[in-house]
Amino acid sequence: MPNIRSRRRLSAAVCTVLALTGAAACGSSDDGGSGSAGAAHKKVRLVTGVKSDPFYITMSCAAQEEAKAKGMDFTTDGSAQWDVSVQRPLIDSVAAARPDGLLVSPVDTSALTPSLRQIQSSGTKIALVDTEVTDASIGITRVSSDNEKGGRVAADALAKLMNEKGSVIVISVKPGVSTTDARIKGFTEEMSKYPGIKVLPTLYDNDLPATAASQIQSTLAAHPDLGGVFAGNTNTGKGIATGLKQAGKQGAVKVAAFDAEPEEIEALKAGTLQVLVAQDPAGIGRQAVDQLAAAFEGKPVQKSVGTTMVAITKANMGDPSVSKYFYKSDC
Ligand code: T6T
Repeated sequence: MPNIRSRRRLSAAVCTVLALTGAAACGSSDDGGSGSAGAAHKKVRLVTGVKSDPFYITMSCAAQEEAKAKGMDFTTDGSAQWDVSVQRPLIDSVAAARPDGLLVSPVDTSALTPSLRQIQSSGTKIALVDTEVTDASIGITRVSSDNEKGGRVAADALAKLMNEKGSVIVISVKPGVSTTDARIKGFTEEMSKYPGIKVLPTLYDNDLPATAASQIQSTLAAHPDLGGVFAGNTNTGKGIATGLKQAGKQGAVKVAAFDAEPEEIEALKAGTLQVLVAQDPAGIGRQAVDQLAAAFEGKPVQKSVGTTMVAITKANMGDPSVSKYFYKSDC
């Protein structure tokens, strides 16, 4: 019968082996510090760009599911609108609770950096999801689509639909948003390859569909040769679809829009929008949680993770390999 001392040595040896395999159940093996074992029970928060936006809802649902599978204490919230003065207090209040991890989609490339720097220096691991800030020191990982590439895909699709002639306009959210700025860059650079197409000055709608609807109608009045529109995101796409219908121009003016939220899908079916560049917001949410988990577990973390995009048209939208990218309005 081994004595107590040897029993303890045996028990400690067994615990070490189990801990390495992640199957430890030997009392409190958690050292409590930043290197504490695993992602389980880590407090992780997600703050999205706009809470009611199906892109961010789809992202949040997937992040929540992945975090739950890893045993994290996970909650999500989002700004009421695309506005620094609305998102900053939300970020600061979430951070005040000193979470272990924060996934965040900053609505501006620089205005929120002081808050994020403070949060990071207090020990919270930050994952930038979808949008990012210019300061490269912020975030242990950045997960997003290749937005410039998405802009190029939209330009080529639209040029083809316009038979490479006429005027085209870009309507987007507001300057200083990393994702939509990159889409516009990709789009306008690619469109310059089509000499028969004139790119009009970009307009910004502050993520308000009604503004986009009004802007497309005034553009139609000023440019009768308008043949195409690139919508930088969901609300812009929705607004342009409404404006073209009101002007009786649906189908006559071709539209390539980013994203694939329910109303955009309906507009695609109706022929008011012609191409949707869909992202994979669920993949963004899942991969960001996985990168935070890797950090908690002391494993290598990818500084930058690119996710899929797919061009959706009326012709391919019935294919399950395409429709799986449709965004959701709830989990
Ligand atoms: O297009 C997405 C997102 O990628 C972008 O950063 C902001 O707008 C959306 O959320 C769609 O509304």
